[in-house]
Amino acid sequence: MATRNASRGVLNVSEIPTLVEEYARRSLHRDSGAVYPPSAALNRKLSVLRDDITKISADAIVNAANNRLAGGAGVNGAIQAAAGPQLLEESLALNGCDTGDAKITKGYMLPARHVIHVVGPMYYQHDKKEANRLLESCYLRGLQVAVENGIKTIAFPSISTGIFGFPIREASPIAINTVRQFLQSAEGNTIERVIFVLFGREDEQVYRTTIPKYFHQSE
Ligand code: AR6
Repeated sequence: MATRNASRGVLNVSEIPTLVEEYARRSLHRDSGAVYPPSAALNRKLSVLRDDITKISADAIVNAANNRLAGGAGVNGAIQAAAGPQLLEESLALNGCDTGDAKITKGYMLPARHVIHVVGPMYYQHDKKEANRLLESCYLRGLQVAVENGIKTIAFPSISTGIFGFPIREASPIAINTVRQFLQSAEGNTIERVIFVLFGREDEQVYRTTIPKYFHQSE
């Protein structure tokens, strides 16, 4: 288990184990098939944990927002509540955000310095191919906006898999593969850590089963 700063329940990125550590202590299991060649360097850049994303002290946390960048429930509600009213004030002034795109604000009272707001697709509003494309775009645009703003550590929730109804078994390979492709591209070179933060035990298990297919054990 990661330790944490007891006073505020804040979790620093340096306290969160990477895939290299998780494979070494067998809290993550090797997958027999591999989509990409194993890479210790990339495995050192990824983490997965079950927690409240508002507690993560990364350079940025990602919000699963709506097109108006207005208040809402789910992870958006939790982020708004923890950041304080200035976050909503700043995000409402951004003229909304297209589905599949990303916009950045400050983090205000959050331990994270920034919030990157992405708008995921509503699963039943699109055909499957388009829903997949829009979800992929959320992770890609989120990472691109991070790089543009000098962000090196970033935490993602599972976008669209709550109120927007995207089944997590379909969403998780898209999330993980998009992050893998970005991290191994020249564009993603400056990102030091991506942390997938899941809220439910079952969601965490889905990620822990899927991650080793894209981030194979390296030694
Ligand atoms: N930390 C990490 N993950 C969380 C947290 C948290 N504190 N709270 C919930 N989750 P959702 P969506 C998980 O519904 O499907 C809002 O009203 C949750 O268990 O937050 O993209 C917006 O304003 C789920 O796995 O986002 C939009 O209108 C995941 O976060 C709409 O909901 C995403 O669930 C967006 O829906």
